[in-house]
Amino acid sequence: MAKEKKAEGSQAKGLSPKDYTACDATAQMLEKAQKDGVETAFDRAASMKACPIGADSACCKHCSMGPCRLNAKDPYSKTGVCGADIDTIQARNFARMTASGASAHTDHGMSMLDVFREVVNGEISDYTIKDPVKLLDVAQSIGIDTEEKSTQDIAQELYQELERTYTQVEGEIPFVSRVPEKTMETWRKNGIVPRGSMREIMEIMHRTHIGVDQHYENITKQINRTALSDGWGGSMVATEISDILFGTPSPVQADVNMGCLKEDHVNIIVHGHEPNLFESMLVSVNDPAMVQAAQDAGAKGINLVGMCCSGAEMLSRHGVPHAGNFMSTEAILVTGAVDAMAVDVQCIKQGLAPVAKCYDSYLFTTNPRCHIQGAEHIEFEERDPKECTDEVVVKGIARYKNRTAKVEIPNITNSGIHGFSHEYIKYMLGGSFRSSYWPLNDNIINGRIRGVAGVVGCTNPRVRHDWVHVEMVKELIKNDVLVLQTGCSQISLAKAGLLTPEAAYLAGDGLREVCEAVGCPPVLGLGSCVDNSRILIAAAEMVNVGGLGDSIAELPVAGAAPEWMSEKAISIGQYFVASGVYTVFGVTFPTTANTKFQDLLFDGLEQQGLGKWGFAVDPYEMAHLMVNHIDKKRQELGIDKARERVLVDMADRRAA
Ligand code: NFS
Repeated sequence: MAKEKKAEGSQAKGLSPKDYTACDATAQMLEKAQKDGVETAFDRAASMKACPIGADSACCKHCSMGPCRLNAKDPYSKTGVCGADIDTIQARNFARMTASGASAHTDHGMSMLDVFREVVNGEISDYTIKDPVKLLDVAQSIGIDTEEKSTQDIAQELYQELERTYTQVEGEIPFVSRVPEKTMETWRKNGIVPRGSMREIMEIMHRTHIGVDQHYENITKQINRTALSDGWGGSMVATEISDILFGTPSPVQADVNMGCLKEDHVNIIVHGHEPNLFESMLVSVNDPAMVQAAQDAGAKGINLVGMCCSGAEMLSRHGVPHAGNFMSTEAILVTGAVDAMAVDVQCIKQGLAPVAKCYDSYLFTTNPRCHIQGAEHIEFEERDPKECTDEVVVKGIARYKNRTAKVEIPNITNSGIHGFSHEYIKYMLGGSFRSSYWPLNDNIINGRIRGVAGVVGCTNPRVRHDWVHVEMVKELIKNDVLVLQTGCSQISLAKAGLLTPEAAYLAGDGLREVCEAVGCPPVLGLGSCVDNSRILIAAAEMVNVGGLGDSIAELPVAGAAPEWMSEKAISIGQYFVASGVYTVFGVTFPTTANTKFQDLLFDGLEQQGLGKWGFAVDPYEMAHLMVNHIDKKRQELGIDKARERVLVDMADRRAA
């Protein structure tokens, strides 16, 4: 379905915080912020309407003959000064969003690869290869011969190979060897098999310069290619290398929400995306000398809590408590209980600095890529990581000792199970001797599970925070759709209590039966946003074990980012679409209605054998777009009848 409407924005004068967030802890803090006279992104979103021309992507500012504004209501009535029409302008804008989003993930992946290289070369000694089994698996998955080779040699070779994810000038990047053959054939036919991400991103920036690529179909090819160099490239490298260095997640019980803060502890928050900073902070807060220093300052101990994506990664990998997602990062400072917040890269609001100042909390930037005016910068160096993290902790302890801000911590925590890596899902379903995705496929074929949805992405103050994620996922599981989650969305659902096996009571009969048999929640948390690559790998495995078609496009699966806001989300959405997945976004969509470019994204790509985009604002409508797509795929696979039979069985069983 093409885009027809946008979210109105739920904030307006006269509404209370609960009207613009479904998170009770965030609402409590927003009320406090109002009393304290502190402004947050919710207030700014309420007072500043989104630019309607920009939201429709009907303007171009790629040269100084403009900026040019077209009329989204009558999109072909005008062109820009250079003659670019609405399709060229939208495609260029969409391309640059994709390039920026892909850059963020691939640069993150490259940082991980830099650390890996230095660990292997012995230049970094604070980290080691924690998961040699994963090292072996990843190496073998891209054709490295591991027979009779040392871990060191395999690691060296893996580094050399994975570097091509970035630098491959011609030919295919390593991880496309994981893509099902039929999906690869479609990519080859469409000329979109990714080369190294540096090349793809450079080419997209060139092609979207004034006077270069002025055919929306040709630009879209490069959009696909660049997005794929993220999903099957940079993001996948980030995930796999993080697992090798810090351990592959397996299910762990952990607490989420602002109640994870402790009034009588030194509270340290890490917020960002790269796990290195967080891993080293974990070492610093557990250092007996630091714990003693905290106690000497009158605290019971040091409490380390995560936020956003690196938080989701640490939650999944180590069970570190998580305080909230993107739209709660200012609100948490309002508690007055945060002694230090250390950030690295991505999704870090500049607005954190003034809020931190109001409550005398320390805000530290740590990455050379991200400085913020008003925040103190302590550079994090992987060769001596504790120098930075120790200093953050020491300053946090000092702030605790001299706390002047009134502390109010919402008394809400939600326990749940996190850490479902694609490896663990395979093991969980098939057991240790026959770990396989076959039981999943089998349950899809017999209709107990209708299909699988990846629900991911940001939160956004233009819609009621958390609410769209939660309602959409509830509707999906009610309809027997197993939900895989990452990032902010995973935290929204964790706060709603859906990452527990007990939440299976909210699922349809078939999905509930499977969850009860396996003992898993109906909503599986996989980690951070780069861990969306785990969803791609799971999809490829589903194709490979058989019974559900030969390509990802044939699977009864769908994706969604119901409260998206970042360019990274566009890159993710596009690599899902290019991989063959129907992907639905909420809030708004950066295209103009009734244009050829929008039709290509929402329909034409599917005709090329890829997936396609969908859009809706209402969570139930979004869920049903996905369920309808899943049913269409079931019908094409000839397994729709099985599901009807199962439903009859269930009714009989209930009647019995
Ligand atoms: Ni991903 Fe959005 Fe950011 Fe993570 Fe959250 S806002 S695209 S989920 S923290 S990257």
